This record gives sequence, structure tokens and C-alpha cells, in this order.
Amino acid sequence: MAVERTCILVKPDGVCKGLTGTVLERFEKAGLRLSGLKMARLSRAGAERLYAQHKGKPFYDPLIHFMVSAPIVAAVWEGPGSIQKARALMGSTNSPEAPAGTLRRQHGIDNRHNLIHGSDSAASAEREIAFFFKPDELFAYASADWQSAELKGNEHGKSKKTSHSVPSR
Ligand code: IDP
Ligand code: MG
Repeated sequence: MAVERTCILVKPDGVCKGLTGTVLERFEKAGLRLSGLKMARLSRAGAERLYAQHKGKPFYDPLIHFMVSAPIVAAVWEGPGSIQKARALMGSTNSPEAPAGTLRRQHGIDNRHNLIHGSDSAASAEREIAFFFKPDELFAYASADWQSAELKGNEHGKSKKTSHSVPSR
């Protein structure tokens, strides 16, 4: 399975209900690797751009209204087959009909207020990731990086970086 990146949003309902950690934990426990994370408040123009593919559909205007109602949390997850893995963890669009145990079934309400967004293809993922993240806000690292810094006797962890490093941070 190819290593992919997917873009996940905790929608305004999830953030307002204090379910951001619940969502992130589910993805970490599924073995996906966090590459980027940020909180944002979508503008109307931004939400319209993000959901441009749905323009003209009956649910488009209420969807935009919902997506700008409160902040969202955007996350990029990386791993083999991460796009489909994420969609499986989320469940289908209409929360009450989503499979048992999925995030939408457990915490969503209906087919609009469904807790979470996940990219539906590699092309969508790249577009959505670029919408929320600058290149230096995405990080590549290996599971053992924190150990290898110590093994090299470098207590400050200044080992060769596998990710973008930003000098001022
Ligand atoms: P997805 O999020 O499962 O990929 P999409 O068809 O891409 O579903 O729709 C984007 C979002 O638009 C959904 O997550 C949901 O919030 C909203 N939506 C989709 N279909 C409906 C509907 O029939 N009624 C109300 N809202 C909808
Ligand atoms: Mg979709």
C-alpha cells in the first residue's frame, strides 16, 4: 500500500463539543503519523473554496454556514493507505447510518453535523493540505528519532533533522 497523506478536519461541532482529542487519539491509535496540526476559523470565502465541488447542491449553503460557525482543527495524517483508513474511521456521511464504532456514528448528529472531514482522494488530499498548511508547517520524522538523538549522546536533540527546521522556533 502506498504511503499517502490525508487531510482531516475536526468540524465546528467537534471542536465546540470538546471532541478534538477524541478524534486525534483515534487516528494515532490506528497507526497513522501526524504531519501537521492547526486550529483555524474558516472565512466564508475559504469555506466556499474548500467545498467548491459541492456548489449548487441543496446542502451547500447550510454546509458553508456550519463550517464558519466556530473554529476547526486541521490535521495531516500520513501512512500506508491513509486516505481509505481515515474514511473507515470516520464512517459514512449520514452519522446515524454510519457503521457502529465509527467517529461519525459515535459523535455525529446527522448528515451535516458529522464531526469530521476526510479527504476522498489523493488529489483532494493534496489540495486540502495546501489550503491549510505551508510547506514548513508539515513535518517528516521517524518513530525512533527521539531515541536516536539520545543514543548519539546529544542531549539537546540536535540530530540530523528529518523534518523542516525553522530556526526561530
Ligand atoms: P463526506 O464528508 O462524507 O465526504 P460529502 O458528500 O463530500 O461527504 O459532503 C461534504 C459535507 O457536506 C458532508 O460531510 C456534510 O457535512 C455535508 N453534506 C453532505 N450531504 C449532505 C446532505 O444530504 N445534507 C446535509 N449536509 C450534507
Ligand atoms: Mg467529501
